Amino acid sequence: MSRVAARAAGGGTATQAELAAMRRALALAATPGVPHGPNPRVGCVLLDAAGRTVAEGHHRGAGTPHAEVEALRAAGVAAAGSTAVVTLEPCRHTGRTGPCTDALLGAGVARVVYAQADPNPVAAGGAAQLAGAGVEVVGGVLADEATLLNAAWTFALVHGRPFVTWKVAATLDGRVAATDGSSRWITGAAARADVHALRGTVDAVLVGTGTALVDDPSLTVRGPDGALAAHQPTRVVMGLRALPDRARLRDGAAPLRLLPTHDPAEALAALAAEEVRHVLLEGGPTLAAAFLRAGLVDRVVWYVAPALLGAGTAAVGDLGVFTMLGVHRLVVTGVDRIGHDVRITATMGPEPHG
Ligand code: AOF
Ligand code: ZN
Repeated sequence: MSRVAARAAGGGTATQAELAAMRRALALAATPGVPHGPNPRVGCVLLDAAGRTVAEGHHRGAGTPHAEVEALRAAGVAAAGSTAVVTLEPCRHTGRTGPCTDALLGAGVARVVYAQADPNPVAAGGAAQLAGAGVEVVGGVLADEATLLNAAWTFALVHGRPFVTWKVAATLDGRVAATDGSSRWITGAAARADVHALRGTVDAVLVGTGTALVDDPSLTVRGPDGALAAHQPTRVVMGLRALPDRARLRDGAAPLRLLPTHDPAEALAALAAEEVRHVLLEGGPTLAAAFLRAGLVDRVVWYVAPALLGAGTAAVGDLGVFTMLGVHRLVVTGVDRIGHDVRITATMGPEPHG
């Protein structure tokens, strides 16, 4: 394949061996136990001229070697003349670690096949640099799968703010608390365990000072036995009221970040600056309404308990909608039974919401 064609290619020119290696690289990228955080999940497989695997590598979290460097280290001198199959366009920047383009060139890699183009403006441009240095480059191979693997990360880099998932646990009639304020437990143990698993996939869990004061939640990720999980998202409380010294959120079980603002955009900007890619909104109806009004909810995970209260707090506060023309519509992406409850996963519909 000519270099010009490769540079222009969105993909489709990978060999069968490279395609198989890309599937393996995707599996490596998804290795369980890799901590979430500012960095993407990335896998890399090095192939020799006959299409045989020389070495593999995957990224293990911010500050550790990139997938390409792991694979190159494992290959040693055997990397010379090889093809690097990698799920993300190799970076050309020095961040927490050095540029992968330099590492690939230094090792004498002859060809690079990658899946997703790097949406990170700081790191992007690796493909062009490699092609300019005489390496054959093919991009876009299984790009959709690779992007899906880092959906929140990709969103955060493209939009310059974290991806926001709003979680609700409500009765069938949309109540999140009875009139006396009690809300434990609307959903069953299985749904609550599912929430802990969901928390384990995000970088930050966000509530308002109202929820922090009334519910005194801990917002940690705990197993069925109550034990704390290894990855704890940062607990973020936004609002102007002070958090009492004795609040559970101050117990040190997970990081705590106080954001003295009522403005969702300001809160997300502060979190984006700290490289938070995925926020789980777990606040009450007022906070949810503020985010929805601002168009800052991207996905909803809604647990419906087969129960009726007839009165009490509605799941979402005033959205300023007074006619059906202003309704916020969602697109359902999943419906699952979780124990006695039902979990509906949805994305926000296209604007305008009608
Ligand atoms: C990764 N792992 O395997 C690859 C990445 O400053 P750093 O070192 O943390 O660089 C992070 C950026 O490097 C990341 O946003 C992405 O654009 C690029 N490639 N990152 O964490 C990897 N290949
Ligand atoms: Zn890199």
